[in-house]
Amino acid sequence: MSESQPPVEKEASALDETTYQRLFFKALRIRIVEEKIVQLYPSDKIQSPVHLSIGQEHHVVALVDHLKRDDALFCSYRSHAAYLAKGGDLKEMFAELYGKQSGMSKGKAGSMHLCSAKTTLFGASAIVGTVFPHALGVAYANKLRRNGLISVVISGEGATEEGVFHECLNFASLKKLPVLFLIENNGLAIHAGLQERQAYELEVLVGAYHIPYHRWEDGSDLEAVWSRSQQIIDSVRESGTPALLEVKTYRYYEHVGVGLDYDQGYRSLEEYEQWRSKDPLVLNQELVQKFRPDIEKEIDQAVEFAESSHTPPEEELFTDVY
Ligand SMILES: Cc1ncc(C[n+]2csc(CCOP(=O)(O)OP(=O)(O)O)c2C)c(N)n1
Repeated sequence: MSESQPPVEKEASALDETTYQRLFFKALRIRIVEEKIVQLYPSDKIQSPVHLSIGQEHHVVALVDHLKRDDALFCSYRSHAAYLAKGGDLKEMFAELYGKQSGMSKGKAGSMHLCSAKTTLFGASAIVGTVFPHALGVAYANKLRRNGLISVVISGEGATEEGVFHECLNFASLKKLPVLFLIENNGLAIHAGLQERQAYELEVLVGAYHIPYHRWEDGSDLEAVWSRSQQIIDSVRESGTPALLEVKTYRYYEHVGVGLDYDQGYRSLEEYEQWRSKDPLVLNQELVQKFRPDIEKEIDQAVEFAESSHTPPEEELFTDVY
């Protein structure tokens, strides 16, 4: 773990066994849900492209665990992990992926746009970088309402190349908004590595806007991410000002779809094996076996719900669409 200025002053809390198992369960649930998607996808029952978070679940559950129910969450098209970590309903999620009326957006949003007001996952988008200003808008409203709530926006490091990201850093800092940017650095934007894309150091860029920058080298370290993200979230909430956390992580599957694409030449199988060799969801088979049956049962029920739900009727085609 490496971290740069400014330090967060509070002591990091240690993770007790009960909390560890809760986080492990949540991360494993996301993984097994997505493995089910891998299995179902060739049937074409899932009606939208899917961007899997397998390999990138840990830091999401560890950080989201500290959010209050009404804190607002935003994320990219790689949205299943954020939705489930925030407490999203699994039946509604599968129905949404199937394009069914019982989905949380009546089947019109699909995997890339999971959005659920009751889960306070206020938005996910296929267009890279577009959720940053949305997170700022809610943070600004929370600031004016003085309600102590914060916004968290999760995006890949590729999104930091968008002009809108730079504008949002400026606005968040200028207006002192309670927003946390969580940047998932998996080193890839589709097939392009960092060196082909970025002429800046994120830490330096963020520092130019006087926003505190924090970094973890290993997003799969549940304990470290959990304890330090608690400090960062407390600090954003108490100060009412922005911060950015960059987490190194690794996506196991292809950018979009359900294949393992290590034969494509843009990354190596060794890299994948290195990340898997420290992945708690791979290493701790005792906990995997303990939790798997309940998770699989819940997934089967959710899939059954999606399959038995009806598709939206034709007269619904243009409702809820702006
Ligand atoms: C504005 C915009 N430009 C380009 C694209 C095409 N595109 C889709 S995903 C992606 C890569 C984004 O990478 P990153 O932000 O690191 O997220 P990751 O997929 O690694 O989670 C690109 C360029 C897009 N969807 N929107």
